[in-house]
Amino acid sequence: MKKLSKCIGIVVCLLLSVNSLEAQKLKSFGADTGKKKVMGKEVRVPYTDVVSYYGFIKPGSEPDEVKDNKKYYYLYVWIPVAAPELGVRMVSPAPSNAKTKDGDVVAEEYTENKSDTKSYFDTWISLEKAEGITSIDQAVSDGGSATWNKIKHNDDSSEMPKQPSGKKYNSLMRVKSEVSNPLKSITMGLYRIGFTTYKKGEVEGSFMAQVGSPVKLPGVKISNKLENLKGE
Ligand SMILES: [Ca+2]
Repeated sequence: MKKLSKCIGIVVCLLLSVNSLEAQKLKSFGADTGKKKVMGKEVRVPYTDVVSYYGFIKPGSEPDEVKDNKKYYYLYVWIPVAAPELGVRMVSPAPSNAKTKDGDVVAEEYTENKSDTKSYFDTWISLEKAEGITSIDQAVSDGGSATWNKIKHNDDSSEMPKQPSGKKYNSLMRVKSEVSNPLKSITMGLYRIGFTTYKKGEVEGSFMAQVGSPVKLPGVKISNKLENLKGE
């Protein structure tokens, strides 16, 4: 009987450890469009198109902007066609088991610092749209002086995996296109994901950002530099 209970104990421990591993995994990125309730649970269809950006911020890096004593960094996103919805999410540190696919961007700093698997930050993200930019050439030439309109922001999302601290401090948001409002409609144009850490601490370590859409985005681009939007 003692042996049996020991056996059961080991099995339970194994199951628990598998469970906690699962908890660190990033789930597929599901859309609001077509969301259903099945047996009281929300069921989302994964976005048709998901582009990932793998980046790394070195401690003390020069931010793109300082606002309200917070250091902001930007990822520029060229959206080539109108979409009914966009999803944006960010996880830090970047998932160690992540596989890149065609169209994903792996920043040099990410590759250079791959051995640093410890650093991470409590993510905070925003999505902004540039006014009056209608081509990728114009995005590169005029994006630096564009007027940006904020669409939405998110600090912590319960849908995202826990950070190494055990806290659910990663970020996720979905934006529905407001067709009647040019400032908030998801049309072809230049967007930027602003990120910082909203509570205490510095932005440092690896991260992965994803942009998801329920329609194909042929030629979507992401870069931390406007001038590289066409090249990456
Ligand atoms: Ca957060």
